[in-house]
Amino acid sequence: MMFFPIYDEKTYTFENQLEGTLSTDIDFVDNDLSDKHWTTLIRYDKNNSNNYLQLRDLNSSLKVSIKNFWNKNHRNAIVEFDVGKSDEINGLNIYFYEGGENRIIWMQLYQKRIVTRESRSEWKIIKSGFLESNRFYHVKIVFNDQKNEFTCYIDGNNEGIFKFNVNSKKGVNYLQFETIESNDSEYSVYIDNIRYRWIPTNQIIITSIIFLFEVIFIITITLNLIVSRNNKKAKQKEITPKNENAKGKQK
Ligand SMILES: [Ca+2]
Repeated sequence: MMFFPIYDEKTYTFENQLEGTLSTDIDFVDNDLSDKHWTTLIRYDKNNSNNYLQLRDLNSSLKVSIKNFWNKNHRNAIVEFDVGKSDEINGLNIYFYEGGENRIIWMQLYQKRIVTRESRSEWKIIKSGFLESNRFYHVKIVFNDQKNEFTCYIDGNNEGIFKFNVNSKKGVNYLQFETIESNDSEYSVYIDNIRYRWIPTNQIIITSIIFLFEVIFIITITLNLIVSRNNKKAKQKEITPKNENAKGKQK
């Protein structure tokens, strides 16, 4: 008998994709077709025997997007991914959307820092003085929809708690990566191991009910044990005087 919270979970490693595969055939990637000045494709890293996704921006004024539409809104999500850039100047937007327009979280990897927008005008630094080119960093985001904030971990270190860009009413329903407009003719960002989880509302109810039954079960068993012990003691007390009487008669 165990009590575990249950998560739905999906992970995208791009390992089932062939090197060089273009965007339209890539599982999970949904391109914004209004922008022709980019490619998204699968790359293979021989040293680590690993496939990853490359978002390649080829134009100075346009943007690259990939989208992952979750089939419905989810609260209290936990999202992780590995991300890197081809240089130390250009950048990447990371958005978590609620419905069509609300950007609950708007993070940026730009130059040598990661920032997040806590209101319409206020950017807050999550971590600065890092982001070397051509290496992956692990980002983990734990949502707290009740408080409209999230905890951010970079390479396993807790970088603190940050406010949502806008308050959440329903929870997130998709994640979007987008290259930031650049003056360079070409640059890339790299993405891998996108993993997301959440506690579905019906699971919270079901696990709570199971947990309640478990508590009731344990209490019932404990009470039964106490009652049966007391009954035994009472019976022993009843028997003892009779035996003594019997012994007395024998004499
Ligand atoms: Ca991979």
